Amino acid sequence: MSFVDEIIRSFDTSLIVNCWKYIFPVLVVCYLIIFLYDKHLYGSKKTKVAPVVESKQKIDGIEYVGEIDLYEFDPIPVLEEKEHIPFKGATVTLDADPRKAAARFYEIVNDRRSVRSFSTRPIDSTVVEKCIHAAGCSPSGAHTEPWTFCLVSDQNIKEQIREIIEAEEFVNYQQRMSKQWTTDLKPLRTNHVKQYLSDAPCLVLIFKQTYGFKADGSKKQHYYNEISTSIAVGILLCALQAAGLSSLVTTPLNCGPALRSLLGRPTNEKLLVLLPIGYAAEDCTVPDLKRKPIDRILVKY
Ligand code: IYR
Repeated sequence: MSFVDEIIRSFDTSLIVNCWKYIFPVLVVCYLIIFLYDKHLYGSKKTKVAPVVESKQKIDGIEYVGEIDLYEFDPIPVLEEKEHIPFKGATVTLDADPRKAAARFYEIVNDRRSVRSFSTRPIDSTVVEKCIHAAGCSPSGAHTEPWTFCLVSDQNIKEQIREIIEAEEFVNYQQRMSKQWTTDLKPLRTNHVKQYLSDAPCLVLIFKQTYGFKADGSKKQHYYNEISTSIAVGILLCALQAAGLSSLVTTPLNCGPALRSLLGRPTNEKLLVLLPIGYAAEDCTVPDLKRKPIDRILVKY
């Protein structure tokens, strides 16, 4: 008889059956106690327990109290009940002829290139503000508008941003990015030196709000906050291009928390992208890239 057989034989199965005779009723009683205690605490119609107050935050001049909303049994809607009004569709277009309008929009965006060499020539910041206004028209999950656009024109703050990013990018290029990654970037001729961060007349840092706050200070869910904010960034890029301004989408790796605290943004905001904005330098060059033709990006059914 093998060692395993011996163990199986010596195992008293009645022991398990006997144990369960006692364990099962104990489990049932425990469950009943928990069920009745829960009913006693919250009643049959569960009500909201005061949120745990962990911090006070000021956003747009309004002070929000509380961080974690642990017991939200009766959800408060993020949107109050709204009247639905008639809507006839688009009324403002680039051309009365839809084909011409679509072709014009294509021309505008096809004219866009990522610029890494900016002129220090000043720009009218109200133009950028209007483009940000346009970006704020982006659709968002449950209309939560989970974005914050920080417009930096102050030279001193731009220099500080550059310092933070260059220090991290040095480590990124030396250690964090894979050999494959840095090889793939060779055609773009990028490195850790980011002259454009101090040359470009303005920088826009776009933060996604991972959550928001209700009027009572409890947390508000921001559904699809990254997708919503990314769509807003896309609209911003188009608006800037349409207004004759150049931009670059940058995603400074590992710099989010330092930039967030430099700009004094709250912890619910996470840096998504940073755009230097302005006019291309006189001697600016871009890689001679081609875009995929329509038949390689469109599948018709
Ligand atoms: N963030 C780095 C690296 C970089 C990564 C990608 I993906 C690019 O398309 C371009 C650059 C930088 O800005 O240099």
